Amino acid sequence: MKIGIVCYPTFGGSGVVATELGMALAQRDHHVHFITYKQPVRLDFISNDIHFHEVFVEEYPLFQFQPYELALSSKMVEIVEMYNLEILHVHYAIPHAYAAFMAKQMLKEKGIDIKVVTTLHGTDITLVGSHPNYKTAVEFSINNSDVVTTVSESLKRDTLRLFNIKKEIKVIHNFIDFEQYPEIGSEECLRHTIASEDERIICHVSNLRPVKRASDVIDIFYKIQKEIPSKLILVGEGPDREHIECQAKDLNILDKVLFMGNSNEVNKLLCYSDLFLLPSETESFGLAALEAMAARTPVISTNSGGLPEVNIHGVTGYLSNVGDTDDMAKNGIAILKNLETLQEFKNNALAQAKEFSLENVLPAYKEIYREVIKDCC
Ligand code: GMT
Repeated sequence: MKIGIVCYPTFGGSGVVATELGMALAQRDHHVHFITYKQPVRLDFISNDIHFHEVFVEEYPLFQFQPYELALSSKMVEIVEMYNLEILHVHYAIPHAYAAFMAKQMLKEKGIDIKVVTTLHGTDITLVGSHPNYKTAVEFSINNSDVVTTVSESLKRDTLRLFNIKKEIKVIHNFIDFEQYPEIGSEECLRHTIASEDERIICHVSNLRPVKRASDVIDIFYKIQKEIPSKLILVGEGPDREHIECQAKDLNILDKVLFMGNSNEVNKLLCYSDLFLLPSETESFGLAALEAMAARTPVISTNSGGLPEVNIHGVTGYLSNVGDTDDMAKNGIAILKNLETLQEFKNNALAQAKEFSLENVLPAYKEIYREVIKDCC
């Protein structure tokens, strides 16, 4: 199949899922064309079957805002025609689903019936998409996609609650490509460079936006390290970085907190970890939690959004109410204080992550592609 993938090329979960999906399809003989404003950060697989097309927006003095949707839809039309694409798979509704609808209309005028698959990822529905400024356009572009998917049952419920949706929504969970995870104990896993034998390593990965409640991460870690010698690894950059750095300094634990910045090798960093913290306000699925579990790391998270679909309370970690850092710290200590318990949670986390392996999830995407193309001709 010839598929165009449109996504945010950054470290956000939707871009990661889109890029991993594109690479997996290309490895299985599909022709994949990424159409976005820069090369996706996770795109590290070189192949004849992967193409990248940059969407370039010219600056012009009249524009206060650059018309990205216009440039994107024009690029989609150009690439669909040039490479005879069959499907445009757009990740994150804003503005990708809207731009894809415009491209579809323009192509229709040329006698081309391109199929549009829209995958909703979370904040495009919950935080941003349902805002009155965007709602009408988001609802319209969802209803005018050929196929709509969400990354969790919870996001499907949110979409149906917040919008007037006339289309069927299929749930296809986030997935993990286990081939990218180093074996535990392998040379790539350099745990001893971070902490001593008796210390536990706690980890958080996010773009440090308010929805991630990074301040709760520091609070939980503060409470845990009072009872269990430990280090905190923070991976990612974002607006709350400065605030939490000051918070750690004020709590006198800055020497136990490692800010790693953005990383392309989260899988390698995670293999150090004993516990993963994800105290998000809302999380449609929680790809970060799944990536942690794939590296045998139990998860302390909130019970919001789709997190209960990934993290099983008392088995792979624990779920708490948003903001209840006392409960999250208590649960973290319960997992870490005894090596046998920790080992059991680690094994359970890995077993649960395997349910979301690429091999288990990819067929669902291939099936919707096959179905939607079949409808066409
Ligand atoms: O989590 C983020 O901040 C990034 C965001 C995105 O859209 O790039 O992630 C969302 O999509 C991920 C992949 O489907 C999900 O695993 C995340 O849970 C979701 N984030 C939120 O809902 C806050």
